[in-house]
Amino acid sequence: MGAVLGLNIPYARNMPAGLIPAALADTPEGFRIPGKHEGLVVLNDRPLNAETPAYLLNDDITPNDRLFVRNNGFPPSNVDASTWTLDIGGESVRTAKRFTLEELKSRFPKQTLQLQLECGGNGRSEYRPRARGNQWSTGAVGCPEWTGIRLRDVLEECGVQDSAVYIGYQGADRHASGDPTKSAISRGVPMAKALEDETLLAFSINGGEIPALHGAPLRLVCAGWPGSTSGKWLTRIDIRDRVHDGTKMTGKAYRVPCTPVAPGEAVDESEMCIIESMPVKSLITSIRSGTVHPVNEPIRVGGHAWAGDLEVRQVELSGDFGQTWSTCELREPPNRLAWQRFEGELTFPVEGYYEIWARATDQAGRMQPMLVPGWNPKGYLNNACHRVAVRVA
Ligand SMILES: Nc1nc2c(c(=O)[nH]1)N[C@H]1C(S)=C(S)[C@@H](COP(=O)(O)O)O[C@H]1N2
Ligand SMILES: [Mo]
Repeated sequence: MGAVLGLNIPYARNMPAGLIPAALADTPEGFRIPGKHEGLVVLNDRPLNAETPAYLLNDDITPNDRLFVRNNGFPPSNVDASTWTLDIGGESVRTAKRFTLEELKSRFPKQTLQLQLECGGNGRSEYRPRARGNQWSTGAVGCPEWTGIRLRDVLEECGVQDSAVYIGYQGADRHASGDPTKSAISRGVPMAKALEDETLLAFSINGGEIPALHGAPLRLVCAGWPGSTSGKWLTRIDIRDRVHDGTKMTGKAYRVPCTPVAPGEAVDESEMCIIESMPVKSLITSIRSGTVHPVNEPIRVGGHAWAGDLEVRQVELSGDFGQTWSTCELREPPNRLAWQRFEGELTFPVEGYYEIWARATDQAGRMQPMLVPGWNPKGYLNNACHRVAVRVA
């Protein structure tokens, strides 16, 4: 960072990962986040939140430098993997235990899976009336390859009592107010999701160390559910005998109205339900919106589709504002809970302005809506079709 600024930052080693020096954050052209590809869009710098434009997400396996960042508080500084520990406790654990990172790595079978991560608020910027929070467009999603161990193996080693209902995580990050008695976020999932084959305690991403911003040296990955369930900088997991009641589990956080409401309607907290599996969605990544393309030459349209806990059954494309649709080639996921590649082709016989729309359908037959679906107070779960503009000349 000092090199970018052209000056020495004396206390740089104490600076929390993800804190952008004010001098950089103030430059009108924005700046490049250390460790990130050029072009990521910073939505907030205290704490850091940044999304990835769709055209930068074309890789089947999202590289580290293209993965969005969502921090609720300030990441821990001076993380030491050699002394890191994970505590397992809670009302419904048979024997509470503490594991070092080394024990976790050596004592349980390793798993490598490609797993998608999407923020529950991805797409929020399209809701009217506007919902407060990070104004994500489409880029709070990615699908890297994670290596770790099954959470189930560790929980079973400690013993899960019949009274177990939920797990709740704690991380080493700090609340944005600086108040040490408050946690930044502490969420969880029901036991059934916690015990799934694909729910990982990950210590590696894309074959290497997890970057500081993404939860080094240990994080949860609960793919297909809101990204907020995938706790970073993981220090503790409790097996709870009730629905976990940590920070951002209660009130309106990561909840939507249990029954649909009118846009802007006031909703009582007692009428808000916890978001579980994310809805079906797709993203066109092979073409940058605004591309100029020749008349009568087929244009290849590729991207990814995903559907929370489910698989995607079909992806269609339209180049005429939804009047006609053509079915794409759709690949199987490399493993459960990874996004799926789609490829199609469109041809435009007349010059002019076009939009390419993509629409995915999940295995239960649910299809992406064309318009922004179900307004909700916090602006979660917008899975409206992705649209890319093309000028044919
Ligand atoms: N400890 C901790 N874990 C966390 C968060 C956080 O702020 N602190 N953010 C959550 C949210 S809301 C999302 S969407 C994902 C984002 O993961 P990423 O920043 O690695 O992309 O991490 C989740 N895990
Ligand atoms: Mo999130």
